[in-house]
Amino acid sequence: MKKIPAKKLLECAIDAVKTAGEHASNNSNRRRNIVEIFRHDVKLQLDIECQQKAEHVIRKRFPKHSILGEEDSFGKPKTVMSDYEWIVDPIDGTVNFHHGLRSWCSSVAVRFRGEVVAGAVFAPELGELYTASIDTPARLNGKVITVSKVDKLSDSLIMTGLDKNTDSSIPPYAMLKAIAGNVQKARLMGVAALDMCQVACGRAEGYFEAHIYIWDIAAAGLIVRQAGGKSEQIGKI
Ligand code: LIP
Repeated sequence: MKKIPAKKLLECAIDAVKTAGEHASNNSNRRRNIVEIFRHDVKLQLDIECQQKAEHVIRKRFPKHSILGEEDSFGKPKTVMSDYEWIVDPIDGTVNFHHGLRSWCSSVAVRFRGEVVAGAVFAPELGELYTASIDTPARLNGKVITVSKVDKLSDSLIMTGLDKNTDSSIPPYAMLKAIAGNVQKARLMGVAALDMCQVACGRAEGYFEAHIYIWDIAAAGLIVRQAGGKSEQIGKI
């Protein structure tokens, strides 16, 4: 398959992420419409609709590419095998969105033979669009962003989250306790992609989370790296 310029892929990621995010924001009156409820999570009708909106944008431009999306991936065999795989989280921070908080976003990334080469994170109700590709720097609303220069843990703001399957017996609480005692502050915003973008633009010095999914971090991980930061995933996600 011919290699596609990262700039072209980024344009599609931006179009897809804005289409998904704007659909959620324009229909937030339906944010309480639940399709499925879990102990620490919900699946909304808008999650499904926004995933479909993003997929429609991607398929129109790249019909032969494969797509991995939060709302239709669990247990489903890949329908299209391709060097290019799009990774879509239509609403990251679903519970925040469901309750009417403004801190949520849509995230779209694309990887070429397993390496993320372009990605965008869009938080419509915060008015923030984060973008990056392997050929372009990380940007927030078009302005180049770089990670924080703070180099002391005790002066650092660290973002984290408690995953959907959290109960007091598993590591997240232990990790949070260990970190919180050594940093200026630990913060839980409940939106992995947005948390990582705060690191990319230097508002926070780090993010960690156990049991997070690839669609939460694929785009934001590239944005952090292109902003001069490091992102590492430990174990399979
Ligand atoms: C969310 C993550 C967040 C995590 C939540 C949830 P979702 O993703 O962004 O960091 O703490 O448990 O997984 O499910 O809202 O797309």
